[in-house]
Amino acid sequence: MDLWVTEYQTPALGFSCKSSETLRIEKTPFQDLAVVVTEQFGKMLLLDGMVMTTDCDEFVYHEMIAMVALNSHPDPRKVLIIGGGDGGALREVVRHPKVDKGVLVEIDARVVQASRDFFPQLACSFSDPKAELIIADGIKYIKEHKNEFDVILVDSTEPVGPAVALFSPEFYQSCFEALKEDGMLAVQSESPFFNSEVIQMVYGGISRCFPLTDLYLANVPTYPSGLWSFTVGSKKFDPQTIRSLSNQPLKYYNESIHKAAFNLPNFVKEIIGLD
Ligand code: AAT
Repeated sequence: MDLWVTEYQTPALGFSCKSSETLRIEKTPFQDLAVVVTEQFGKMLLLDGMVMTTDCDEFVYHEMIAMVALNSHPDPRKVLIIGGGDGGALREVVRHPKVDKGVLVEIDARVVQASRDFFPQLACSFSDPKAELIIADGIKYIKEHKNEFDVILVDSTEPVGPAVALFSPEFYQSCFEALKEDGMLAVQSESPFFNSEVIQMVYGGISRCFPLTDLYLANVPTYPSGLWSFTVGSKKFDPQTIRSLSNQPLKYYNESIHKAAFNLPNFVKEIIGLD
């Protein structure tokens, strides 16, 4: 029997994958969680019916959310990740040679458990000596930390449920305050095709707090439209310039991708108000 799992990416568009097995389906205290095996992309983690990550394309998103800020900051020793309970962004953080400590603050312990049970290539990072896992609301955590981190990554779900406040101007101000005087923030900011208002909210919110704000793109086939954006806010260093290249062999990110990712199509420039 063929089973198909569908994410309704917009009210008028479904993204369906043929699925051979359902490994987990549960209601956590925060969201609906599912892990299914798809023929096309391998294992897939869904939260509230939206694709969070898959075996086959997780490397694009996780390398790109982490490496741009880590490599453009000259000395990214202490890094905070908010969300990202699958551990993929943490894996990239702890393998960067300059990082001493990667703290991950995830609200939902069941996401971490699902990753431990079904995504060993992501969960491998939790046992790294540089890693610290905290189960807590990122909103609360960030308010209690000042002048502490070199880099903050926000690997959050879409702005629904527990993640709504992670897209607010107050949250970006708290990130600014939790960063050291030359710190950098990178957040996932959704699809330019389907979520232009989210991009405007994120770009606008970050540029109100940070002297430098920039947007970059990557291709993530299982995310809505396949074209994904990330927004960086920086207190001092230009995020387009590489200062501390990690020597790790990666699958997507390299020096020319770092530079090229900031070259924006005209319709994306228009979304953020650039000519
Ligand atoms: N690594 C790619 C996967 C994700 S999951 C994002 C995580 O953010 C989820 O595990 C969710 O539980 C967590 N989260 C949501 N709100 C909060 C909060 N307030 N504090 C801490 N963690 C939170 C991201 C996928 C992005 C794109 C999907 N299309």
